Amino acid sequence: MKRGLLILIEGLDRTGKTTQTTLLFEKLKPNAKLIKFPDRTTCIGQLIDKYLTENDFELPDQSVHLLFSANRWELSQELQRYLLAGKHVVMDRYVYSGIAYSSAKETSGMDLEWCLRPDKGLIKPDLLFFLLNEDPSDTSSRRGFGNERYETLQFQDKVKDQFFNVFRALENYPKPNDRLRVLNVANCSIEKVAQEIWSIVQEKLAKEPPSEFTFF
Ligand code: FDM
Repeated sequence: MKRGLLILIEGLDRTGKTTQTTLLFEKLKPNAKLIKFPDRTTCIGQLIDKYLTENDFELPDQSVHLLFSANRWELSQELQRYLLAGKHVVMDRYVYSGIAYSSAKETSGMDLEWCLRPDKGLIKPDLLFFLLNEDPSDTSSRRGFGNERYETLQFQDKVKDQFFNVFRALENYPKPNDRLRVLNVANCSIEKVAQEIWSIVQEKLAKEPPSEFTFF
């Protein structure tokens, strides 16, 4: 049986990731699963949710980073099962967010290599979309921005730089790469972005699917 594709959508806060993952999932249904990280429903996810939403709930940056990674490992076997059963998995955030957000904190010792370590061995996506909005004021005007930890323009700027550092380290960015597609979504309608994603996904689906997994 052909294995399914793991299609990941990454980006800064409020760039439309969740809308786009949902639209793509709807198009691939019923042969698809949607997974969002952090998954706030698990025990570990509930702790993460508390950290993100309650300002007086403090944890060392290292612990928070390991919780986000542990949250991915919680779902890793399920993920592999879906893909081997031929289902496509559409994913909202993953390892790249994990490294970009944690390393943007500039906590001593938490460089890219340190941040990647606990995620080593997780399945790599077959396609990775990065939604980039070059106009941060556009992002910050989106509904709900500022409600959670990390949602300040200054921090988002650092995270953006870190995302590109991660892409340089893991995906050879800016050299052409089969996996990574950076989409500039500034001033683009939801439909236009969805169409662009869908045409790239269709192109990938038309090709012979990779049989082997690659891992971080
Ligand atoms: N985030 C998300 C991290 O800091 N590390 C991670 O590994 C992941 C998956 O959590 F600010 C951050 C990114 C964001 C916050 O994400 C919650 P959503 O997509 O807004 O729920």
